[in-house]
Amino acid sequence: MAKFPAMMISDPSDDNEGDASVITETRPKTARPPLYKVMLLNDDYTPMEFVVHVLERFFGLTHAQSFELMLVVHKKGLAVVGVFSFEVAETKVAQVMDFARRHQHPLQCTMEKE
Ligand code: TYC
Repeated sequence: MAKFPAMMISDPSDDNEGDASVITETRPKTARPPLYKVMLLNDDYTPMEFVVHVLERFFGLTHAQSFELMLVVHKKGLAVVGVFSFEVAETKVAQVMDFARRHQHPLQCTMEKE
């Protein structure tokens, strides 16, 4: 008879930390790494076909995709050509800048945190 009310009295040895720890453990332990946009900039001198080749070679795009994206850069002044981890973005930028320099084209490639 007095059993049901007795069950409602909180146990003084229970600090209620159990529930809080369950919530804490459901939080993600790993934050996703930030992503970086790699961009190509337009200029008046780099040949269109060279830019198309760069997009095919370093960004794995088809010829049609590359031609379309090259035209976006040509018309708008710049375009995002890919989104990568910091290390991959840094490598793409270095590869494009080195390739353009070796062919004596002023093509510029930059990266920016997304
Ligand atoms: N504007 C260049 C031309 O008319 C073509 C070009 C496109 C250059 C994209 C750079 O990122 C670029 N030859």
